[in-house]
Amino acid sequence: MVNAAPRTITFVSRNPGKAREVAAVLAPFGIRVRWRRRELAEPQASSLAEVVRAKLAAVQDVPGRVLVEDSGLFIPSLHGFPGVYSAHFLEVWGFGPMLELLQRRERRAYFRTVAGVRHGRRIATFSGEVHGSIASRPRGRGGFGYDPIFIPTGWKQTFAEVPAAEKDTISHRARAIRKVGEFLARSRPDR
Ligand code: ITT
Repeated sequence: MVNAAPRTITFVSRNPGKAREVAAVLAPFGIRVRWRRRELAEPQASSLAEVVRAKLAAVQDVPGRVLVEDSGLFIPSLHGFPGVYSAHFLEVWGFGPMLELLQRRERRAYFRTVAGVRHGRRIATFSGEVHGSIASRPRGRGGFGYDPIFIPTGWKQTFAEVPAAEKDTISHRARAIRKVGEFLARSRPDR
């Protein structure tokens, strides 16, 4: 017999857009997401996985099952930039310098998410990616972060031009968080 899914998990992040997407993706698994808005210090790290390990270490005070994630936009023609520096880069520079650099370079890009779950001393991580390209100018009002300039492969619109539920069908985050949902559905139910 399959175990009943644990019903709640606490998602720790400063980002309301992420919290909405995580809740929407976990809902079909019967999992309710409690969002705790908190800015977690991000170390100078060379990978998303390293940042996630630091975030998991920083949420040890949060009771029950806890979820964190770190995401980035990687552009191969810019040697993977902004990658782990995506948040900092966007806050300081906006889209301008990137769009300018890409006028003379390959526009292929991908988003990657690494999600980490902690329950007591046990941790598990899951990842997801979506590939696409960078638009020549920002388009759309939905989503957040880099959504107005990211066009998934096979689409004409940016992530910011489609309803949230459509982004959730293929996004890096949805792919990583669905793996979290499957993992939680397999694990022992809440006591
Ligand atoms: P945390 O508190 O969870 O760390 P954050 O917004 O700082 O929230 P990240 O460091 O993981 O999150 O995000 C890196 C940057 O990439 C940041 O500017 C985000 O807005 C952006 N980003 C993350 N996921 C995105 C997505 O699905 N679509 C567009 N931009 C995204």
